[in-house]
Amino acid sequence: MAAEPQDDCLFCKIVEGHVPATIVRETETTVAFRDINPQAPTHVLVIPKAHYPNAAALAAAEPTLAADVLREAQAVADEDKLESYRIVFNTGAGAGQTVWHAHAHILGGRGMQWPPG
Ligand code: D5M
Repeated sequence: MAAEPQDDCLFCKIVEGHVPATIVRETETTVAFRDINPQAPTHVLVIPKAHYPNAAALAAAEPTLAADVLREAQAVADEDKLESYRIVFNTGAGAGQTVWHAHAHILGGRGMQWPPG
């Protein structure tokens, strides 16, 4: 199922170059850019260029594209020389999701606590 860009989606606008972002990596299917409100020394968002509202919808519709996102997470970690890092997919408002375009948070460069807040 093809996922068309959504007019009201901030991350679709970043993909299209209509909203500026600090892009660190781009592939045919994904974009990675620095989070505007970083929670760690490395805080990069990896998104599929195609619009899906969350990671579960992405994985259900295009598992290969979901794998692309995970592969790019490791590439971001490699570029920032992270020995360890955390991948977060906030899914649903109660979990803190605020942008309804699937995205992986890649967090690293500091110690992490468990359980997360
Ligand atoms: O994560 C959404 C994330 O998106 C949140 O950490 C802020 C970030 N954000 C919002 N606008 C921008 C722009 N313009 N550039 C970069 N990062 C941005 P969520 O899991 O949905 O809460």
